[in-house]
Amino acid sequence: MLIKKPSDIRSSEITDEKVYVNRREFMKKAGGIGLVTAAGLVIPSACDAGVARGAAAASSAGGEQVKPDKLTSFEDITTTNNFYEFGLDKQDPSKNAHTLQTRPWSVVVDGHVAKPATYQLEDFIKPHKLEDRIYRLRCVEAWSMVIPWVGFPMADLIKRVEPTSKAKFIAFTTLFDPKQMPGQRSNSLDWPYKEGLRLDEAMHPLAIFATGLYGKPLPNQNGAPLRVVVPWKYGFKSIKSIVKISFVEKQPRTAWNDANSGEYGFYSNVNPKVDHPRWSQAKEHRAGELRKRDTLMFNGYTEVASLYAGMDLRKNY
Ligand SMILES: Nc1nc2c(c(=O)[nH]1)N[C@H]1C(S)=C(S)[C@@H](COP(=O)(O)O)O[C@H]1N2
Ligand SMILES: [Mo]
Repeated sequence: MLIKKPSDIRSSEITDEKVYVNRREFMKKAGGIGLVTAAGLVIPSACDAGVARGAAAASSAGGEQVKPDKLTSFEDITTTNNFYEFGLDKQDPSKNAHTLQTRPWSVVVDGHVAKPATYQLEDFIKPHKLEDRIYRLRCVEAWSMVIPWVGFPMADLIKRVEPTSKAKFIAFTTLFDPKQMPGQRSNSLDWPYKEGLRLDEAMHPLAIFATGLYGKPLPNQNGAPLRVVVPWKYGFKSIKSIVKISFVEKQPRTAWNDANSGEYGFYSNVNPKVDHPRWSQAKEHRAGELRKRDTLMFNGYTEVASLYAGMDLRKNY
């Protein structure tokens, strides 16, 4: 019996009780898309697209119990962050991001679309059905988490604004306001933070805009009020606090590629076989766990592989 009793689990491994009880209620309301056991283990169903496949089966034919991905605690998700606008250390964003004003917030959609618009955040979100998505997030620096996002498919927004045949890529931009974002007063990156996806990548059903996590609005340090989540790519592709979405013809510039193109490519698919120039990507440290895990190709989301058919993923890192 590999499922541990609560008393066997180190406290850092336990998801906050109030939160997982809330989550169980939340999932019941959402139509029973998953089960949370008393120890906070998530038993996924087909709708929980993000939970580890392979390791996800609650039991195999032989009755052997396989431990599924467990949610990272709310505490870890909201105190270990990368958000250079609020400092370079992982503890900085949770201390500093309170200066970000997330209302009112507007989002510009421009470029090659039939319906360009400047939306107030509420109008941007309102037509879409918010869903619960448990996704692993794998940072390029080899740490990982399992995060219960609230959000909606990027494809839904893309269809709504009607890209023209000229639109081949989407470029995302974070807010630029050094008054609210003290990290932008230094040149650690070429501000504002920029990211991009090929249009077909953005249309993949796994790609979402997130507005919350653990059933609550996004904390500022996690990219409030609106961020991208692309779970098969390294974390830096999941750009936070976005104010602009541009449909463009050419591959857009991205913040980390501009900063160091030898280390950070445009595609940045999680790939255990392509090392970062300064460290291996074969293993990862999951928050709350002692032993390192093997990193999975596409972070385990192998259904995206067809997007890259015929591409050399060593060259297109
Ligand atoms: N605007 C902006 N978005 C960003 C970053 C950033 O510094 N600025 N960091 C990225 C990196 S490197 C990672 S790993 C994830 C971290 O998301 P989390 O803090 O919610 O776990 O955000 C990404 N999005
Ligand atoms: Mo990252």
